[in-house]
Amino acid sequence: MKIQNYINGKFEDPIKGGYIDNYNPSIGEIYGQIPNSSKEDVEKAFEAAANAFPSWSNTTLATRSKILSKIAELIKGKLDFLAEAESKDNGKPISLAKAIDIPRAAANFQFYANAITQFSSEAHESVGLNAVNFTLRQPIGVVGCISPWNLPLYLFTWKIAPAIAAGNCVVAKPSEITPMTAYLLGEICNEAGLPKGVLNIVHGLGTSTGQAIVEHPNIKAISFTGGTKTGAHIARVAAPMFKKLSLELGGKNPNIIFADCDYEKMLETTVRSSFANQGQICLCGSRILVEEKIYEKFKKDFIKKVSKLKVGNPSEENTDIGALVSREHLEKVKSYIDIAEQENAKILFGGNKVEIKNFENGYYLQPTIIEVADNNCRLNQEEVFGPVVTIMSFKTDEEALYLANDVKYGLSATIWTNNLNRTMQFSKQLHTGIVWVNTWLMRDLRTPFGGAKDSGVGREGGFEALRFFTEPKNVCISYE
Ligand code: TXE
Repeated sequence: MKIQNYINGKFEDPIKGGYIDNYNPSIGEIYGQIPNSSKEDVEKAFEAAANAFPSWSNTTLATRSKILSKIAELIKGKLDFLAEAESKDNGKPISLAKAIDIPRAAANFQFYANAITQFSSEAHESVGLNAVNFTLRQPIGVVGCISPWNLPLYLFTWKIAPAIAAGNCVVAKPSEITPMTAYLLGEICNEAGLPKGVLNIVHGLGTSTGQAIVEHPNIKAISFTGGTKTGAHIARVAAPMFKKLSLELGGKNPNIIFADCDYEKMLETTVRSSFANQGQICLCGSRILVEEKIYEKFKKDFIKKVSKLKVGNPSEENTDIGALVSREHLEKVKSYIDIAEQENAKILFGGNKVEIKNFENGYYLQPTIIEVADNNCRLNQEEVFGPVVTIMSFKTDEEALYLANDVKYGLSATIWTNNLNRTMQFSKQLHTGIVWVNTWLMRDLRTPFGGAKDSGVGREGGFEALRFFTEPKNVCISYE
C-alpha cells in the first residue's frame, strides 16, 4: 500500500524524492511505501498551514472543541481498524493497540477538546498605580510536531491535539518506521470537518523531512519526542532561531522495590513495566533495584512469571510480546545483550531471538533479565529500549537513592513501599520528572509530563501543553 502526504486537506504524492519502503515487523517484509518528502513538500505544508492560521486562530473555542471531540469519536468508532493498522506497522500486540494506543489517541483529542474551554490566563492589578495587567495567550502560528515509532498514533496525537486546540496550525511528521495510523488520521480529520490546512502531515526520513521542519525559519515551535541524540541535534539547529522547544527524550528508569511493599501487586506490575510494548516505552522501568532482604525471592518469582509470557504473532489476542519495530532496532537491542558477559553481568532469563512458525523473518526477542553487579556498566547507563531489564540489589535507602539517580537520564522512577516517610523522601530527592509510588504508567492527562536531565526539556500534558503552544503577552493598561 502506498501512502501519501496530507497537505491542505488533500492526499498528495511527494513533489520529488519518490518513496521509501515500509516494513511489517512481524514478518520482516515490505508491505508498503511512504513518501520520501523533501524540503519542497515541507514548504508546501507550511504554506497551507500559514494560510489556514488567520481563520483557525479566530475560530471560537466552542467550534474548535466540537471538531476535536468529533475526531475523538471517529477514532473510537474505528478502534479495531486502527488497532490492526498499528499492530501491523509497529509489531505490537493487537490487544495492546486496542486497549491502550488507539483509546489513548481518542482520549488525547477529547481531553484537549475539554481543556481548551477551561484554559485561562492571569490578570494582575498593580495596586496604587492605577494600572491593570493581563496576559494574552495567543497561538504561536505554524508549529512542528515530530513523533517516534514506539507509540505511533498515541504520541502523534498527544502533540497535535493541544497544538490545534490552542489555535495553531501544524506541520507534523510521524516516524518513517510507523507512518500508517498518522496517514489514516488525515481522512478522519477531513471527516470531522477540520478546516483544510490546520493539520498537515508530511512523511519521510528524520534527517531530511524532519530536518526541514526544524530548519524552517517560520515554524516557530517544535514539539519532539524521540532519542536523546536526535533531541540534542534538534536543539542545536533550533536554538539560533530562538524557537520554542519541547523535547521528550530517552529514559533509564529505576524501579525501586522495598521489602515492605505489596509484593503481589509489585510483581504483577513489574512484569508490565519491564516488558510492555516489547520494552519500547520511554517510561519502562529498565533498571530494577531490589532490597537485599527479598532479592533472591524476587529473582525466583520474577523469572517464573516472565517465563510464562507469550512471544508471538502480534495479531493473536493472547500474545504478550510481539515483534520489535525494525531489524536495525532488534540488532541494537541484541548488541546490548551480547555485551553482558564483558560487563560481568549474568543473563538470568532470555537473551535469544525467537523464531515463530510461519513468521521466521519477524523481529522477535525473548524477554530478557540480566543481573548486573555495578550500576556503572553500559547495560545500566544506556537506553536499550527493548525487552531487556537489569536487576541488582541494594541494602539501604541511601544506596537505593544514589543508584536511582546515578544515571544521565531523569524521566521517571517507580518506588514500591508502604512507608510514608520513605515515599516522601524519595519523591523529593529523585531527579526525575515523574515518580510513581506503588504503580506504574498510571496516567492522568492533566499532569505535567516530561523529564529532567538528558530526558528532555519542557513538559507536555494538561495546561502545560497549552502554555507551550501559546505565546504569553503582557498587556498593561493605565487608567485615571
Ligand atoms: O529515534 P529518532 P530512533 C530512543 C531509543 C531508540 C533511540 C533511537 O533509545 O533506540 O531513541 O531511535 C525524527 N530532525 N527513543 O533513531 O531518530 C524521526 O524521523 C528532525 C526514545 O528511531 O529520535 C522520528 O520521526 N527529526 C523515544 C523521530 O525523530 C528527526 C522513542 C524520532 O526518531 C531528525 C523513540 C532530525 N535531524 C526512540 N532525525 C522516546 N522518548 O519515547 C530523526 N528525526
